[in-house]
Amino acid sequence: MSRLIVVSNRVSAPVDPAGGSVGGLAMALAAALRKYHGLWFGWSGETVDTFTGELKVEDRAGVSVGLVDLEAQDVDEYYNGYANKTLWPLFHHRVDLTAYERSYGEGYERVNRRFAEVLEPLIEPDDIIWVHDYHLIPLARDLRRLGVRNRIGFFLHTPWPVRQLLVTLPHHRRLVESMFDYDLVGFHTREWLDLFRDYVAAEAGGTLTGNDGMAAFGRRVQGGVFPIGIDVDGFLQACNSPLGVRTYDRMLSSTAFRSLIVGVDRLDYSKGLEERLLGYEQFLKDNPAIRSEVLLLQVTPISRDEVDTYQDMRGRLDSLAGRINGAYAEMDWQPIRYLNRTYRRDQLAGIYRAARVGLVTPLRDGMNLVAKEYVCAQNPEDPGVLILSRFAGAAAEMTAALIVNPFSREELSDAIQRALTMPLAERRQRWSALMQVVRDTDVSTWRDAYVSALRQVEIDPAGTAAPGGPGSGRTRV
Ligand code: ADQ
Repeated sequence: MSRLIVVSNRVSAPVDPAGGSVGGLAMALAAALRKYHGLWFGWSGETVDTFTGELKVEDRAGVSVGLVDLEAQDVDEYYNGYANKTLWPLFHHRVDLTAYERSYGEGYERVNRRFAEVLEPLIEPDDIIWVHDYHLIPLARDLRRLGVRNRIGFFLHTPWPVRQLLVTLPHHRRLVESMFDYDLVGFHTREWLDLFRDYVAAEAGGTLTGNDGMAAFGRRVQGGVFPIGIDVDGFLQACNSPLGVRTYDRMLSSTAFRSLIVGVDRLDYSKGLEERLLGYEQFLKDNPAIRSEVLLLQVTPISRDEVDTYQDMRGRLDSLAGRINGAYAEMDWQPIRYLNRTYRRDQLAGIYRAARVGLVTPLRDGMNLVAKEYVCAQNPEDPGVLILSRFAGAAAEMTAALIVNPFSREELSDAIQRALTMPLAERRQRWSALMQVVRDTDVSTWRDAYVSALRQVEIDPAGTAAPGGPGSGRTRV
């Protein structure tokens, strides 16, 4: 069988496959590579004074990894700049936070070109290449320019934005055009794919076919919906592991018979953390009789701390949690435990299992794996209740959750109250339906569906070599 080459910005193949790791992507891709053999290629996370293009290859728990260092300027302009100050906020509909600077765009193009140049000599004729996420959208174009004819697929882990916001991005056409150098472009949900198709039809003057194919810019690309999930068996094992069980017991004794509500999210404005705390505050205000029977554990590791917006948000959250605790705490109870740290997967599983309510309320999210982890960790006999934002990709499938609008404090407050008082029969019924979805969308189902679609996708006979590039004029059948 042909090899799989996975390309993503960071190669976070875990050294210990059972260990904790932030980011659902890491666990999902390591699982894919163990199955298909091949290579995971990306930035090492290190910087050098001058880019050399030297490739370091290593083995991590059975996953072959190829790493390349970048210059500090690359990291500033490509990673902190265009990826995380331009595309991330725009794709999460935060036009107010979206920064456009020409140097960011140049850095983004330069790093994608550099990735293509280092990767190209490693590619064998039969390999299939699977590129991940918004950092690397133009990578296929740069590989085609170097003459690569292999099947190349792209998967976007974030939402795709509405056309009316995407057009605020300078050179948006160029970005979308580069997606037509892939053979397959995949999204988590039908909604994100439909938004992409809407741009293609309305802005690029393309044509759409019934089976999610698209033609524009003189080329064709196949679209597809591939909802990501978690490693269900691995997560159940983590839950039943000695540390998982110990953490569960520890949580129960530390909550002293109170109902635990849990939130677990990277520190990011897309996760709706401030809105969540305000919704919880509303609940405390609306429910004086039961409020001291409840506590919220919000576990939020710091991420992207080099970006100002994230530092500002961190400060606001610290003071919001402090203000709510100051206003409502009693001598033996604090309504919020707010922690900026990561936990191992088995510890997280124990925490989830001890929580009567899982609060997953992003303002916009490609999928959201925490929702699936929370459900998976529950005791089937006495399961907790998932409160889920309608704006998470996961809401498209996890319809048996209590679906909320995270922008409304009152709605969050009502949902918390309803979850805490939900009868056991209803909790079981909802949990069974949710657990079925979690099983049906297991990470192995996701990767198999994507890889098999990429292997089978019909190749565009028009060829995708960009005009002027070394491979131009050749077809890639
Ligand atoms: P993220 O935005 O990182 O992923 P999410 O899907 O929720 O969001 O995955 C986060 C992962 O990090 C989960 O596996 C969670 O357990 C872990 N995590 C969070 N806090 C942690 C902590 N304190 N300690 C340890 N682990 C922690 C992006 C997109 C999502 C999409 C995924 C996968 O933004 O929408 O679901 O990719 O495609």
